[in-house]
Amino acid sequence: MIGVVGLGISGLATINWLMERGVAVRAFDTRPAPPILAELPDEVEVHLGPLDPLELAQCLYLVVSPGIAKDHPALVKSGLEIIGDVELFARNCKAPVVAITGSNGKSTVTSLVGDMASKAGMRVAVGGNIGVPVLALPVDARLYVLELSSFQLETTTSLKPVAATILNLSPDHLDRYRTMAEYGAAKQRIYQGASYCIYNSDDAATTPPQGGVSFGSQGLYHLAGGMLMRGEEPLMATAEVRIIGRHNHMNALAALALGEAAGIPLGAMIKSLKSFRGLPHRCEVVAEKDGVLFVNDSKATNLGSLEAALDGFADIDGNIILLAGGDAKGADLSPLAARMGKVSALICFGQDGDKVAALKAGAHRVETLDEALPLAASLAKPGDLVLLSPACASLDQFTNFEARGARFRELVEAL
Ligand code: UMA
Ligand code: ADP
Repeated sequence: MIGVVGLGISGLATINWLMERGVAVRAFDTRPAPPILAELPDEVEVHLGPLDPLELAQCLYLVVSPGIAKDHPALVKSGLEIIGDVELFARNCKAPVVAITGSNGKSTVTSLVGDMASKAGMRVAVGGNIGVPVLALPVDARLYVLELSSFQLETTTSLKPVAATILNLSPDHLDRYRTMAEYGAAKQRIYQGASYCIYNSDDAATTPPQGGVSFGSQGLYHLAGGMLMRGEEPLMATAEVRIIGRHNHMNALAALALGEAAGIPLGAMIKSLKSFRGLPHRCEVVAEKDGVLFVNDSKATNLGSLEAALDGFADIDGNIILLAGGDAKGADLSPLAARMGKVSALICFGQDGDKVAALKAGAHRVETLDEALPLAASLAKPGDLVLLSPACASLDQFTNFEARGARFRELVEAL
């Protein structure tokens, strides 16, 4: 009998995967009503509420959700081997894997590499932290492109990616890691056993111990003269890349390096870069009203992603009215204070709204996004940009970042 701890979408996929292979499962969740309870097969023995080490210990080993720290006292006390769904996937996967982590840009680069592979006619499957559990992916794919979080990497040892990257590292999840070094060490695990390591030449924390191929201002893949370059070789014009902003050009370079390592032909990668529109909730323009642009960057849940948005919009003619706040996950946001040059008004909401308001003199403090948006609209002048880029998680007031972005869109439409 194998224990599955955490009954969210990854737990459900794990249970189904094990049961399809004839393995008996015991399921655990600390929540009284976990999300997928109703979808569990009847044969599964379910334990809800505080984890009991004795009940856990009756299992052979535990497959634990990335949402639970693996040093949870009851898990440690059980004395059992603790793995994640990605480890179970890795032990059984025969096809090559492209593995992507980083504080920001993971989902964008993962989708992009997936799109490049499908443009090349490869049978590719895309999943992981991006929202499709790895054990729910088709088993007959010829290439897997996986977004991996630091939490997933902590419980993974057998993955041997054909290409792996840490895109960047900035403060995040410091409610679960004691230090940035600990967070960085979890991310570094992605390079273990990788054939090609792709790293960011502008971010030393992404450097693999064994060396590799770099992207960034000093990288093999870099930008020069309005072109995406590979060494001396121009690959395509930056103006032809559909996703905008310098951070997205860096994502494009990383995707090209990963794609090359995975054997995706250059022609298909360029075709993809010309058409891939990016994902919703990432610097997504939702409307233009009376000369004011409304941009939904709800996926900006940490310091680095807000920095990227502010840098990305540094060249607009007008000013930025910034909506930010939520759950700061224990981060020190103060470095953002130096980036407020373009921000004419800062409107803060949510649990850590005060922490955000401290970034700029005269910041407006409200309780909710519903109050923040009309205020922003009233302050905006033609040429300005109203930007939701919260630098915080949404969980204090929303189910997830998608719900926060969707609410922003509704509020804009209602203006
Ligand atoms: N929880 C409990 N008790 C439990 C189990 C979970 O309280 O016994 C709570 C925790 O607060 C936890 C949350 O429930 O954070 C979600 O856990 P879950 O097991 O229900 O999660 P899943 O639905 O299986 O989703 C997980 C990933 N969630 C996390 O890492 C928190 C999803 O990443 C991932 O898409 C999915 O597996 C498929 O692989 C989400 C995420 O927020 C998007 N990731 C973080 C991020 O991107 O910053 C790392
Ligand atoms: P992740 O999956 O790592 O959260 P996403 O691609 O979903 O990354 O983007 C999350 C946020 O980070 C968005 O606000 C996006 O605009 C921003 N972002 C995307 N790529 C980068 C990058 N390379 N550096 C910094 N921020 C980025």
